[in-house]
Amino acid sequence: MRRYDWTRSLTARECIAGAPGAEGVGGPHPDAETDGPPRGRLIAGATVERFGFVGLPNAGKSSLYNALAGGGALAAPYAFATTDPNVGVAKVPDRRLDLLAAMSASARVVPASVQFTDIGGLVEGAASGEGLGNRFLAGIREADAIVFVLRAFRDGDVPGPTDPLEHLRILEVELALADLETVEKQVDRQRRAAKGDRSLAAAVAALEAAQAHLEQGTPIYRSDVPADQRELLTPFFLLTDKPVVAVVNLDEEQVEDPDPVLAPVIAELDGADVVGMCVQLEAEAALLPPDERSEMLEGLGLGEGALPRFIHAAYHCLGLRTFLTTGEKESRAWTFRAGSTAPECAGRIHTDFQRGFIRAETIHWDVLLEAGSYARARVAGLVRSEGKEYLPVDGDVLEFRFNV
Ligand SMILES: Nc1nc2c(ncn2[C@@H]2O[C@H](COP(=O)(O)OP(=O)(O)O)[C@@H](O)[C@H]2O)c(=O)[nH]1
Ligand SMILES: [Mg+2]
Repeated sequence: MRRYDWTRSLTARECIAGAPGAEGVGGPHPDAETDGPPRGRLIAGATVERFGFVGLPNAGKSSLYNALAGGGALAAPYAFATTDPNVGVAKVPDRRLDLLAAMSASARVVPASVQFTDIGGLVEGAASGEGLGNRFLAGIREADAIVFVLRAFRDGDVPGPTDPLEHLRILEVELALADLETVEKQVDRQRRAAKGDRSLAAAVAALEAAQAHLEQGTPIYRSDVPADQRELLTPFFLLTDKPVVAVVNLDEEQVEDPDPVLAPVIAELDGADVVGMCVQLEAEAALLPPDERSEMLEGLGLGEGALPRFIHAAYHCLGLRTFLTTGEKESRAWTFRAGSTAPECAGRIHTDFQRGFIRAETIHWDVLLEAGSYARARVAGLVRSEGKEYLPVDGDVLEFRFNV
């Protein structure tokens, strides 16, 4: 069977605009089926995952935000997003969606999206006891995942350290300390409560395990607190109990040979996605019209730029997957958590679909594309009827039958 190359990424602007007919792109990583348990808060109808930018002053958070915002091409904030100018929504580029939309001659193309918040700088010296601003902490708490922006670029005019590991260490210590404070308070409270209610003993044990790591300055996300205990920590909204992506902000020279700069960060974060890019160049490129932008990025040897790669890494780190719907009216990419059942996926579209779920007509996107149309795929017996237990995979095209 012919395989379509959907891993090629969109350019920065297309990535944000996700415009109908936009060419190019990848969905989440092809290896996306292998990672951890579903996390975070995905509720029916709310399709936006929130990523908070966290970093020291001058690391490049605002520049990264601008790069994603692409000179105002940022999609309008969602209704529930605050009017905070630092909250934006970026479309997740997905070539599969574009190919399906072309096949179906869809009037509308709706990519999946993720929300980015420029939470602001962590105050320097905070580690030595100045404490973190409440607003800053609240910003992190509200995020589903943390994007660490770590500076490596060297520029005498911009104050601050240029060792990304130093950035990482300061940030992690700070967040771990804030969590430690939370955990210490809760351990006392839960211990007392556990005297009257034995069922709380497990939560106390989980808090104690967390405390042991946090006291060493180790964030929960790279501690070995087991999954079942981490589950019990959820109600305490710990800052470091979230998935992490790191952006290492490189200068133009470092971009030519990023590995020596990235390797120590990759080793330190062990397993988390680490994306190297020159944020400033990406932000400048994002301001240009598409053809000039490609020219600029190509000219600099940056290919299509790093933003699509970054968005995929972010999407991936939350264990997010995409299923697709396609038709004349609309082709659309929907986000679901790995491990969701077919009815749960249906619920992403509408709670009625989940409640009255009967079955999901299912075909993988490339099989459908190969067939040339949904009608032909059906006649050829390529569309499967899947029931309640089915676990959709990334790239499934689903049509739900339901009854309410
Ligand atoms: N030379 C260079 N300067 C950068 C780069 N990224 C950001 N800057 C500059 O560093 C300063 C701080 O960046 P900003 O995005 O505001 O950092 P923030 O404090 O983390 O939001 C600004 O003057 C940026 O223009 C980069 O990749 N190279
Ligand atoms: Mg800033």
